[in-house]
Amino acid sequence: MFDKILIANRGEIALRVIRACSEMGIASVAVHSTADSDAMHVRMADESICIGPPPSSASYLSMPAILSACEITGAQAIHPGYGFLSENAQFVQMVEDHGITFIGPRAEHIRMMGDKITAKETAKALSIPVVPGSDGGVPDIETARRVAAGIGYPVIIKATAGGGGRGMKVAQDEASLEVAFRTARAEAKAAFGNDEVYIEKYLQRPRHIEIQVFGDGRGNAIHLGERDCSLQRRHQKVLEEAPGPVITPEQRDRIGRICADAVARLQYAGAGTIEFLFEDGEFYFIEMNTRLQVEHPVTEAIYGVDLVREQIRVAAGEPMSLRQDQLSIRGHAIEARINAERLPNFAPSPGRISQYHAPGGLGVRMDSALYDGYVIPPYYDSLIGKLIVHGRDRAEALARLNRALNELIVDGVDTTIPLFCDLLKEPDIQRGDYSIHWLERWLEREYGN
Ligand code: MV4
Repeated sequence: MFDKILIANRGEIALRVIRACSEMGIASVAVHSTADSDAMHVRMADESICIGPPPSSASYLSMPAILSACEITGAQAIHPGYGFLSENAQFVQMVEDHGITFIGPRAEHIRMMGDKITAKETAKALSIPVVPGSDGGVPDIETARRVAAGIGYPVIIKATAGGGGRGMKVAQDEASLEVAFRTARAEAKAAFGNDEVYIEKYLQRPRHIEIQVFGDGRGNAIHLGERDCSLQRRHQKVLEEAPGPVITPEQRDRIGRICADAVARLQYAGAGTIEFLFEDGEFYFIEMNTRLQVEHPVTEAIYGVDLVREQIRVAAGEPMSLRQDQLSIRGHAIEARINAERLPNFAPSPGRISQYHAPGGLGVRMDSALYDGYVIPPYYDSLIGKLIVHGRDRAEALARLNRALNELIVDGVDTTIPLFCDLLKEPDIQRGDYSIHWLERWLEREYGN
């Protein structure tokens, strides 16, 4: 096992990893920009080292700075958290070339899933159900017309180098296809430096269901069920829950087994998430994320597992401490993402926290790097906390979320806390009756944006 791990991240996820290290008797090294000298991850780690100026590009995204920090501190492994360098295959290669262990999948699997066409072809070859669409890239408008006519309208045009919703265009009919195709290509070129696009049948009212998978890199793998992450605004998740309110145990076992088998055959190492659109009882693969996700705590809550601990074990060459036949779901969990943003338009709201009080009690977990007097810098993501509640069933989890939100105090900046108080009053939310479009339509109606 490692003696010392460097955490190439900040905020609540850095604390999450430091906590796992601490429980495993592993020393932790925090890295920080000059804007984060007083940050909680710096205080909580065993050691810390400054890696550059405030902009991420010169600090948390700087590969030489992070590798030097490993060299100086003698850290044997790097945990990337999410975002930043967590899905950068070139970084993984560099880390390994320096004799340091990357806590995550191999560069080859990150690269494979980063290219959305390769990811889809791989999924298909591994018997994962995919959205009907083009075989690979669509080079010109003539091909686009033929493919779209074959699958039927509406269709969606997506960037091969995209993901997370960037560079997508919907065409409702043949008349609008050409403009959508050209726009998608131009946006893909501008955003990713690659104008290749592919086409899929556009699903009109799906849910976003993602399956948590975990591999040991030697052909063994498990799944930990699904999360329903349909409540999103501009491709940013707002609230996630597990299990999915409309997924049956049979559907879970079936898709879970398919995903775990695929991950085993790839000899994938570590945590991964296979994303699906779910409509009319069918799963359709869209992407795979090769990292630990923000919303992993809802899965941890209902399965009673520590996913970061398992990541560290597998990276150190130890077997997973979990077998599929030992895993079962207990209750229901919901996560509310607390952002420093001003409603109704979600404008970033950095500044000084004059008062912070975390909720507590049975079934409540608050993952946050806030403290009284902390100054949220303007340079990074606006996520300042994740409130995760766990109950014996969904109704209990909802009641607990409401109770915990009322206990939570974040003063000094604007936050998205009131949004969750409003959402919990909605009958559709209480019933779990929502698709990927529900939140944006509701925000338009309730907040006028
Ligand atoms: C789709 C789709 C409908 N049909 N693909 C958006 C982000 C990226 N991960 C995939 N996305 C979508 N792909 C087909 N064939 C609708 C979306 C989509 C979406 C997906 C998940 C969560 C929120 C969303 C909001 C708008 C569009």
